[in-house]
Amino acid sequence: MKEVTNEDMGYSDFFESNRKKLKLDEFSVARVIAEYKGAYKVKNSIGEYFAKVTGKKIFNALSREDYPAVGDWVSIKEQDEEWAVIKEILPRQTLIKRKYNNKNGIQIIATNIDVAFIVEAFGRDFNLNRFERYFAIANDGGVVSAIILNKIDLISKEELDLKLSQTKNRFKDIDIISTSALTDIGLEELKSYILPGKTYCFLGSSGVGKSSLINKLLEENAIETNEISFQTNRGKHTTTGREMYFLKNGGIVIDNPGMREVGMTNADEGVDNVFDEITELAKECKFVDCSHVSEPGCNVLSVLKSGELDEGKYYNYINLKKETEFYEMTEVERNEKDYKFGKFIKKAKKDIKKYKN
Ligand SMILES: Nc1nc2c(ncn2[C@@H]2O[C@H](COP(=O)(O)OP(=O)(O)OP(=O)(O)O)[C@@H](O)[C@H]2O)c(=O)[nH]1
Ligand SMILES: [Mg+2]
Ligand SMILES: [Zn+2]
Repeated sequence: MKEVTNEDMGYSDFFESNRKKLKLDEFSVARVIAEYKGAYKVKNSIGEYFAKVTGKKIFNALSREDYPAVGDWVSIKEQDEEWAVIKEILPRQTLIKRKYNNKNGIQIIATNIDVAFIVEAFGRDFNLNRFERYFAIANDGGVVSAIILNKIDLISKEELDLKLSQTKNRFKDIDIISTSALTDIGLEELKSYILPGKTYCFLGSSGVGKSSLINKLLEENAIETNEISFQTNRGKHTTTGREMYFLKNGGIVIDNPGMREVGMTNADEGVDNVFDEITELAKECKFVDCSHVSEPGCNVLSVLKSGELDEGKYYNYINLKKETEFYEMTEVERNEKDYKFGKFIKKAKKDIKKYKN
């Protein structure tokens, strides 16, 4: 078998020159390929290790951005065959992150990504607006987006052509690949889109088929996939961590937990209608990153106050937004935020009451 080099895993002059600049010559480099409760898995041409960050590094960490994330190139010191310590994170070329609305900053989705695949599926509430949120997240971190329309086996050829032309018209500069992880249509096209040594991050709602597509690309069922369960309140979220996989053709892909869109108290109202109305109102907010909870000059709040925006709708929106972020978090982040999430909703309700009186 051919030796796998760090370059095969995405290492480049960019990282090497920074490693030199930071005088990290005495350490090996490795790529973070998975994140677990309080630990990471890192990989380089020598092998794979479980890794932790040093106590000193945790102590000095100012924000989530100071911690390693899947995709990072890090300097490590090997402890034994199995364990290593992460000494430094090499500067990131790109970074996909989400901002929280509360002051606690950000959540890193993945780093050093070349292309973000935004996956959407037929057989659900297919909606073009949803793409824009993902494009914004990718763009913000310097990452190019491409669209994957999955589950095309569920619709007719005519329907597909129509949806495809609508999507192309709306997003003229974005590449679109249509696939079925069930019948394999489009998989060859997807494979040839993925270049050796480049890193691709799969983003999209829960159940659209991100893990199924990656399994097909890997040509094995490496990742568990599942039907979405609407029975339980919190639902089933099949992929819960972020993990990197290496394809036979040399491409590198990262699977992510999706966002769930159940959890709306009035499911039949439809997430998108709620979103559309509020997104439209939000354009008039004073601050671009307005969370519509307590900011001055918030148009959503003022329309809410006037009674023109349904209160139930508003709470659904706020709840959904928090839940969406919550479901996209890794276990570590969740434990941290679990408590704050409940408190946030309580505070939001109190703030609104205050505002209305
Ligand atoms: N009909 C059809 N079903 C598909 C296709 N791709 C995936 N599925 C099914 O959709 C369900 C969800 O697929 P997953 O791959 O687990 O979805 P996911 O996006 O990884 O979901 P999370 O991990 O929860 O974010 C599974 O039951 C898959 O078998 C497809 O192309 N066509
Ligand atoms: Mg999955
Ligand atoms: Zn606002």
